[in-house]
Parts: sequence; C-alpha cells; structure tokens
Amino acid sequence: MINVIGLGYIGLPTALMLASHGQAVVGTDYNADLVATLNAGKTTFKEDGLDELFAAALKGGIRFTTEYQRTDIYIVSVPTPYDKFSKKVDPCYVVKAVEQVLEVCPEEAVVVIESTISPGTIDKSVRPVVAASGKRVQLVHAPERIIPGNMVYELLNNNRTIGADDPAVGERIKAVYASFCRGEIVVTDIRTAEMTKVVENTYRAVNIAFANELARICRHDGMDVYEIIRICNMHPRVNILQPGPGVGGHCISVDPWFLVGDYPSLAKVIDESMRTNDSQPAFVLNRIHEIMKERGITDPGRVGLYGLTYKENVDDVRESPTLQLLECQERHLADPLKVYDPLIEKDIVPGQYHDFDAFLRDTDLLVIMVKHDHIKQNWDKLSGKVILDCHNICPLPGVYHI
Ligand code: SAJ
Repeated sequence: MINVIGLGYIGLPTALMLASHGQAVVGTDYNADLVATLNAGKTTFKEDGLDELFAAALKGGIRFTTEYQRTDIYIVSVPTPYDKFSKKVDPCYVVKAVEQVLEVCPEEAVVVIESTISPGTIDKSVRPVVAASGKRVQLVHAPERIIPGNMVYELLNNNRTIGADDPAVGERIKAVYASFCRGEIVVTDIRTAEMTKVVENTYRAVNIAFANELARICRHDGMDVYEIIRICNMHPRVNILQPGPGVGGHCISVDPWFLVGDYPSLAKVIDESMRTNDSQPAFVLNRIHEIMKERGITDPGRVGLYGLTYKENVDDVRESPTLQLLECQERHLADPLKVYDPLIEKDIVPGQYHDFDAFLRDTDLLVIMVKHDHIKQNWDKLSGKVILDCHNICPLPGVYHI
C-alpha cells in the first residue's frame, strides 16, 4: 500500500493516478475539511480530466483520511512555502510530514519526497530528522514535473526523475511510477534529482525573462515584439517564449531564487532574469498609465483587470501577475483597480467583480492579464473599450500591447 501525504495540486492527482492503475492507495491530509470533501466524492480544484480520474480511483479503492498509515511506501507532496524576503524555501511541512511518517512506519520503509525543495534540502533538513528517530528508512526524491492546466496528460506522458541513495530502491520506486507513467524514468542520486527540478524551472524563467526584455526593447523603439519573435522562431535553432504581464505560480517565479540565494556571486543571469520577470507587473502598470494619458482616461476607477489567476484556464492565484500588479499599485497609495476572473468565485481582492457584464459596464480601459478561453469567446462584448492586451490574443482593431 502507498500512503500519499498531502492532497493538494500534486498529491491528489498523483494519488488518484496510482489508485486508478492498480496500486492500493490511501491519501492523507491534515486538513479535515479537504478530506471530508474528497470523502463526499468531490474534487478540491478544477483541472481537465481530474473528475474522471477521481471516479476511476474510487473504483480502484482509494481512501482519504487525516491519519498517517503504517505501510512500506510513502509519497510526500506537501507544500514548500518560501520566504519572499530571504528567497529561501521553508521545508517545515516536509520535515513535519517526515517526522509523522517516522512515528508510524516500519523499518526500511521508503519515503519518497515529491515536493519541490531547494538543492541540498534532503541532506540539510530531512536526514537529521531520520537520524534522530533512530529508524532506518530509505529516502527518495521524485520531483514532479506536471503543468497545471494539463496535469492528467502530463502525469501519464512526461519523463520523470527518481533520485535515490540506493539504486535498487530507485528501481523499486521507478516500477511504482511506471504503473501509470508512459514516459522514460531516469534513476539518479538525490542531490542530482533536487538540482534538475530547480534547473528546469530556472531554464524556463530565464527564457521568459528574455522575451519580457525583448518586449521592453521593442516598446522603447516602437517595434512589434510579437512579429519579431514569430520570425526569429522560424530559425531552426531559435525558440523564444512569449512576453507577458509577469510570471506567477508557485514554481517558475520561486524556484530560481533558490539558486540565487545559495550561489549569489555565481547565479548572475538567473538573478537578473528574476528581477526582470518580477518587475514586469510594474511595467504593465506604467503602460496602463501611458494609455490612460493618451486616451484621456482620468479616473483609475474605470480601469479593469481581466484575470486573477497566474495563467490561463487554471483556478490558482499563487504569485499571480495581477496580484503583483495590485500590490505595486497599493504601494502608490492608489484605490484598488477593478478585477474580474471567471474562474475565481471567492472574494480575493477589493474591487473584484463576479459578473462579467457588470465589470465591463464599469470599465473603460480593459487590461487582459490572463488569456482564459472565456475571454476568447467574448470578443463581441469588448467593442468600444480601450484594450491593453498583455498576451497578443485580441483580434479587435486598435488594441494596445505591452
Ligand atoms: N509565461 C510567460 N510566457 C511564456 C510562458 C509562460 O509569461 O511564454 C508565464 C505564465 O503566464 C505563468 C508563468 O510564466 O505566469 C509560469 O507558467 P508556466 O506555464 O510556464 O509554468 P507552471 O508554473 O504552470 O509550471 C512549471 C512547469 N515547468 C516547466 O515548464 C519547466 C511544470 O512542468 C512544473 O511541474 C511546474 O512549473 C512545477 O510545479 O514546478
């Protein structure tokens, strides 16, 4: 039996995937409400294919509880918050989970850590806890790679990395993941696995920063960045990403800072890239100001931000560019801008609307912060608005870009 600890964005789909592919699985989470929701047959966030996967996992006998189980394999996928000022990861939840596993597990149990951690965390924070317990367990790091919005497909098809102290244990855990994963699964050591995860996200962050920097260069001299990127990408060895209103989510906007924090005098390109991405919402705010002046819009209360999530078609707002922009605006002691997101039902920020038509009625300058499918189905409602399109998706004439 496998006990999956932490039933969030990664733990839940992983537990469901294992259970729907013949593994006996118990999912454990300290949040009793979340466990009750799952036991009532409901998923806890929106994701393509998740409900179907849930149904298959229930048929496979998955159970949800707040209790840690006594078993021989644990998969820990609890959050790893990071401190915004020190830019360091806080492994407290991983450590706590491992401590609780150690209280109940048998000798030689395998503890797989899926949570994203900064390189060296297992040596620094997890091994001492294991040593102090006096128990012999096998540690494995199997960092997740799935992208929100396409999680189910990517769980099935992505290649994976397994880091283990003992290659035989690595092979055993590889077989567990191979029960559902059609991708190649590489077995390596723990330190390498930790580093690969952070390097993958850093690679993407640096490349997004390059696109954002190009957008600024092109804006400065009135060139069309999208046309330039489109043409450059026709070169066989060039693949530039897209500029946007900033970088959000709990991965690309966070993990690269671990390398800057640990190697400040070496991680120069990474440091500069992260600063570029982090200042992109302020760049958009400046664009809003320029457009307001150009179009004679004097009331900031008539500016509406479309989209609160960190990217399209997900309901996750962690580190979202819209929240970053609002924070930046607040620092200027300004009243909150209007905000609408079709995927966010809860009230998260002041000035938030839950009715698209009412939001549009109260907005003269509409800023497309997130390219949800929803807006692509509603272009007809936007005619007559001044539009700042941060993603180059709007087909209407006279649209402004970043
Ligand atoms: N973004 C751009 N321009 C682009 C692409 C993305 O501005 O061309 C922005 C998005 O709008 C978003 C942010 O970057 O705000 C991050 O989005 P994303 O889709 O690039 O990535 P995430 O954070 O959803 O997921 C990433 C993935 N990592 C890589 O692609 C290397 C995923 O595979 C990881 O599993 C995930 O991080 C994670 O959990 O670490």
